[in-house]
Amino acid sequence: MIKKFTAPTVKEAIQLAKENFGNNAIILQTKKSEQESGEPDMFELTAMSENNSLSVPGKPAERKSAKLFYTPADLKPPQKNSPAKSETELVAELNQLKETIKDMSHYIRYSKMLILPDTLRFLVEEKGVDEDLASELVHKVSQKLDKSEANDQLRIKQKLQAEISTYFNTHDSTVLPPNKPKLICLVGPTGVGKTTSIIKLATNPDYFGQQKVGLITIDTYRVAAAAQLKTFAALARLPLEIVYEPAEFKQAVDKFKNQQVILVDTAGRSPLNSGHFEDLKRFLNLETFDEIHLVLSASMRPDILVDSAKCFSTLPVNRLIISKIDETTRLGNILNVGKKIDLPISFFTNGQRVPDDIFLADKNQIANMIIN
Ligand SMILES: Nc1nc2c(ncn2[C@@H]2O[C@H](COP(=O)(O)OP(=O)(O)OP(=O)(O)O)[C@@H](O)[C@H]2O)c(=O)[nH]1
Ligand SMILES: [Mg+2]
Repeated sequence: MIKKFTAPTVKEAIQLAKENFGNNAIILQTKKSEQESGEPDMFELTAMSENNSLSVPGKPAERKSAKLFYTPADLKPPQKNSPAKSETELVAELNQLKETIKDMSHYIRYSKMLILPDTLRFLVEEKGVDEDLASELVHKVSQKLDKSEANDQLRIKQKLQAEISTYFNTHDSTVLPPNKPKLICLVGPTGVGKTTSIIKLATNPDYFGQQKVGLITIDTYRVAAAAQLKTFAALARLPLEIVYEPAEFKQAVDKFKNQQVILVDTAGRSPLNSGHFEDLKRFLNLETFDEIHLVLSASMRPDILVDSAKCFSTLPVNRLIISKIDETTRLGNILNVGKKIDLPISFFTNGQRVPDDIFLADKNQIANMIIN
């Protein structure tokens, strides 16, 4: 028997399914149900009883030996000498038949699937993965597990990690073009760690710390912003150009034509203010950049993170840096944003220490971080 359960959270919907079908309920699908605007979110879970996957007619004792697939004739034995059926009765039977076929097709589709409600709950409630995305993942993982592995938490996590890793692209930004400086710019909302990341990249020997680096900032917007980079540049003995007018930007790049890498810092921008984006485009000839990294913080509120990502994607950004992963345990956020914007991840930052707290993105490592 297949039934739908609606509740304010997935956990409560799973609980309802268990109360109806027992612990062996098979979860077929979870999704947000459509609500009137202003109504709180509700989740609809479709489940079926494992022991009685199809409502086979007959007494309980007969059910064990009942056929798995059965014909309409099994549903309603023909009555001898019964009068011809009316059109209404035929339509009703046809509808019943349609429902049965629907149930059977669900059963065939999901009968090989294992029940992983705990994994679904873990992803949604502990890791902050979107409901739909978590259901998609759980279905994919359950299809790849043997029934004997249903309670093997280690195996489930391995499969989950492997599946999550396929959701990301990464990019090694440390590869430099021959004979010209690599021009890299960091953009993003305010306070996400753009300037700190530039300093880490410029000084960490694993990244550009061994190369000839020039720094440019166009962040003269906030009081003391340029001073922040100036202090670091002086400490690290790196050349810095502060650009106040769009016309000065090309001159600054020309000054660094003998460097191997040019890192450009920008002012934090509100994703809601499109005028800010126009300023950025006016200052920087973005098409001339080798890489434009959007920096987003893993600790941002999930909806704001996704909105920011979408707004900044209107610029020609082509890499993603996820910062501040040390500030949250709900790294499902990364998966949500990775699914919504198709940008390869270049770096993660995981603390305030310069130059240590930055590392190159790796698919397996991202997946491991999300679920552990
Ligand atoms: N916990 C943690 N803090 C970080 C990380 N990266 C940067 N920060 C801190 O975040 C704060 C803001 O960093 P900035 O580098 O100034 O951020 P920004 O994006 O340049 O800020 P604006 O230029 O004002 O938009 C500082 O206190 C940094 O030390 C990180 O990976 N983890
Ligand atoms: Mg800054």
